[in-house]
Order: sequence, then structure tokens, then C-alpha cells
Amino acid sequence: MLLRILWVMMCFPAACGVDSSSLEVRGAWVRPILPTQNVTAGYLDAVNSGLDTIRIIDVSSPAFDTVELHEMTTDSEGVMRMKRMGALVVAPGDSVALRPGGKHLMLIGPRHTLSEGNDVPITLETNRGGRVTFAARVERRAW
Ligand SMILES: [Cu+2]
Repeated sequence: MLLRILWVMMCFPAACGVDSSSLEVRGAWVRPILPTQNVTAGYLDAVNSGLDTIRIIDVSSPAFDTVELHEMTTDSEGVMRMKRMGALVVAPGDSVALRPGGKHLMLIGPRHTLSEGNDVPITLETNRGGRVTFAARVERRAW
């Protein structure tokens, strides 16, 4: 209830729609950052339990300088490349999986050390100005 009240206080009435409350994030995790790199990837399921299409247009985290929505694609020479997505679209009653080898969050420029077991706060922003904040656990997984 408190979260609900805070939510109402944080956004403009006209911008707060069905989409934000019907967007749910499940199973979020982030790969540990290798000492030689300043980027890592995050994965999750974005679930839309509402009646309207949700477009996730921006992602941010206080733990990183930048967070981008990326997708793995295969170019004309058969090489896998990462491409930035303009938006992540979740159809009503549907879900979108961000997984290794596919769509993912690209977390760029860590602002502090992240160890396994830490939680990374991440915020998704939708096209209606709604926001969903969740914690992604730093985990070492084979795939
Ligand atoms: Cu990427």
C-alpha cells in the first residue's frame, strides 16, 4: 500500500496509466563484471498482465552510467552482433524474455564494485511515463 501511494506521488496523473502497474519483472539477474571490462549484461522476464501494449523505452540504474536495450542479431556474413533496440514491446497478456544470446540489458560503466550476490537496482520506463524498479541479483551462470 505504501508503495502504491509513493507511486502515485511520483508521477503525473496524465502520464500514469494502466501500463506501469501491469508491467512486472521476474527473475532478473546480472552477470558479474570481469576485471578487464566495464560492461555487463542483465536478463529478465517482462510480463504484461494488462490490456494495453507496453513499450519499454528507457532503462537506468544508479549503479551504472548507462543502460541500453540490446538485441543479438546475425549479420549478412553470419557474425553475431549486438544492436541497440529503440524499445522493448510487450503485448497485452504476453511476456518478453531477455536471455543470453538474445535480447538483454547492456549495463555500461559501473559506478562501484559489484560482487556476486549483490542486488542491482534497475528502473524500466514505459512510453506512458510509468516506471518499474526492481532488483537484479549479480550471479555467475554458465549460460
Ligand atoms: Cu549488448
